Amino acid sequence: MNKDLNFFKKNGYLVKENLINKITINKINKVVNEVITKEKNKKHIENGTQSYDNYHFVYNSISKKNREILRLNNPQNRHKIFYDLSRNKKIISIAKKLLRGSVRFHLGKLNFKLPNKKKGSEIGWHQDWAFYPHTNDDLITVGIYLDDCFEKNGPLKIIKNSHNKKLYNHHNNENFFVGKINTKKNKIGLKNSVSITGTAGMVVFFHCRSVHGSGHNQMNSSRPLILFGYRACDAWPLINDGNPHPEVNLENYNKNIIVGKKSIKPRLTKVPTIIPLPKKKHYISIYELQKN
Ligand SMILES: O=C(O)CCC(=O)C(=O)O
Repeated sequence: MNKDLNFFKKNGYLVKENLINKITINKINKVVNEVITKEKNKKHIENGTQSYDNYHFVYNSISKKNREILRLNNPQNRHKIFYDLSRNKKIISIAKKLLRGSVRFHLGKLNFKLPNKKKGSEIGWHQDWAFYPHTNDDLITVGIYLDDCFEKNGPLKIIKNSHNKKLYNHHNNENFFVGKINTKKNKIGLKNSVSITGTAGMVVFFHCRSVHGSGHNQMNSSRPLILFGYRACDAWPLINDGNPHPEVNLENYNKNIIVGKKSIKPRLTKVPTIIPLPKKKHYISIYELQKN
């Protein structure tokens, strides 16, 4: 485990192949298909303001024609199988090591990345930290591939060792928060980018300051990737990012503790922070936000 921790500290990510067994992955995919089919068959689709409690699906378009699901938000609130995955012992024991001993669940999403002919789910380079600054940066994102993913499927890409460098500007020329980095302007060398490819059940852990993104999926099927965010119990959010928040509902915030104790004493460390404001409007998702 120390080897894993050292690798993570040095590179800002860690890959564990076959962490989730194929039987579990098959069961999850069965539920994913059911949930998607049910949603697709729905006549009326809500497309309002996103709230993590009531807005579960993100579409590429509001027009009924050619509408495709890009993301299922908070799958862990939707079905026990996703909840159990978010609390999976193997994942949590690694998260605990990477987060200095405590783990609080932060967020969940299932990104589909549409097939090539339905382009539209490219994710520009960004640092998750830019979206939700905290009092310290002991936050990680955990990606679980539900299907095999190779270069042509548009894998997640992470820039090695970018987590302990600066916080890049995620604002545009008009100073609106757009959730992506201008890599040319910031002279970010993409030669250190690592494609996270592998088979279903592979899990990647990455630091909240690691620069990452993903390109187009050139294949004919989508590329399902579950992303769960976890934070150390003493990493206190500086803004309300739409996920469980202590000022909105402290009891619920504390219910998300997986390892560790309740405390109202945040740990403050010297971390670079920029508040992700102003935004031009309330965005439903990163896909829409980054279009600006
Ligand atoms: O789905 C992907 O490839 C990347 C997703 C991501 O970085 C995000 O949703 O913040």
